[in-house]
Amino acid sequence: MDNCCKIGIFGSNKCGKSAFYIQFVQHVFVENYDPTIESDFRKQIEVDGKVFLLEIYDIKEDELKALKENVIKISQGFFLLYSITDSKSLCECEEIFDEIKKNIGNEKQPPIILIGCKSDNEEERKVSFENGKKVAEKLNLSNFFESSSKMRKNIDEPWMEMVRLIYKNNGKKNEKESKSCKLM
Ligand SMILES: Nc1nc2c(ncn2[C@@H]2O[C@H](COP(=O)(O)OP(=O)(O)OP(=O)(O)O)[C@@H](O)[C@H]2O)c(=O)[nH]1
Ligand SMILES: [Mg+2]
Repeated sequence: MDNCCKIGIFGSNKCGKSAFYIQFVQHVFVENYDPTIESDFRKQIEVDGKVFLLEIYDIKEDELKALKENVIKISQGFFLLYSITDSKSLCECEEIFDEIKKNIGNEKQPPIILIGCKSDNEEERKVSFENGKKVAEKLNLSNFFESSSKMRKNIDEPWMEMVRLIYKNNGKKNEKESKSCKLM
C-alpha cells in the first residue's frame, strides 16, 4: 500500500489515548476505563480523495523502552496526548518529545500534534488552553488541539491534518514507506 501512514500515539496513563483513536476509528466513546495492554490498530480512510491505510501505535508512558524506541523509529507522525485534568500529563508530553528528538537525531522533525484530551471536563480542568498552546509553540510542534472524545469534538480534524502532513512529507515512496507495514 503506497499511502501507509504510521502514527504513534504517546501519553501518560489514562490521559485518553484509547478513547481518542477509538472515537476516530469506530465512532464510539469508551466510558469505562480499560487499561490498554498493547495496541496496534489499522484503519483505511479517505482524505482529499486519496485512500490511506493508517497504522496506529498506542504507547503508554511507562511502556518498555525498546518498544517505545521502535515505535518512534518507524512512526511518520506523532500525537502527544495529555489530559486537561492532569498537569503532570502535559509535562510528560515534553519528556516524550525529548525522547522523540533523541531518537530521530539530525532528521527533520516529523509531524507532531499536541492534543489536550477531555476538553468537555471543565469542572476538573487543571491546564488552560493557553498553557497547552504555549508548550506546542515552545516545542515547535505542527499543531495543537483540545479534544473531547466524549463529545466527539476536534477528533477528525487532528487526524486529517496528521495524514496531510505525513503525505506532504512522504508523498513519494521513501525508505519507511517501502518497508512492510508491519511493526516488527
Ligand atoms: N470526560 C471525558 N473522559 C474521557 C475522555 N477521553 C477519555 N476519557 C476517560 O478517561 C479514562 C481513560 O481513558 P482511556 O482512553 O482509556 O485512556 P488511555 O490513555 O488509553 O489509558 P491507558 O491505556 O491506561 O494508558 C476513561 O474512563 C475514559 O472514559 C473525554 O474526552 N472526556
Ligand atoms: Mg489505552
